[in-house]
Amino acid sequence: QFQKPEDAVKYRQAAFTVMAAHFGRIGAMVQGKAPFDAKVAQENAALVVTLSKLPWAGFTPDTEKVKSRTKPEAWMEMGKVRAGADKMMKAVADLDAAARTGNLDAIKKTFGDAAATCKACHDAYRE
Ligand code: ASC
Repeated sequence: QFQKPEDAVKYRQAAFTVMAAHFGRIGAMVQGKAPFDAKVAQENAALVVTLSKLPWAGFTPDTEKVKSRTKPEAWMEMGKVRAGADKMMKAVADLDAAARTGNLDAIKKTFGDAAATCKACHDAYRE
């Protein structure tokens, strides 16, 4: 899938960046920094679900020595990283389900749960 390890790193970083942009648009509404619009929440949640599946392919073993913010621990505990990724993908699927209902309280709850899965992995495995 990738010509060089550097391409895999770029790919996963790009996927995380785009995912964060769309997750953040829901976050702005959840935090009252943007007016709540159920359609916007729905569109962004659907994108986050799709994007959440992408970064993991970029964590190929040959990228361990490429400079990035990934801590050495991630390579020693790749099973845990994958388990965290599965949790995150499940959490954003729950956010998507809430966004489809248009219920802001449900969106707030599932957004918070999803953000916690992002943070867990960042705290453990990101420099
Ligand atoms: C975001 C974003 C993250 C997570 C994290 C949650 O919107 O860009 O990395 O949420 O901050 O704690």
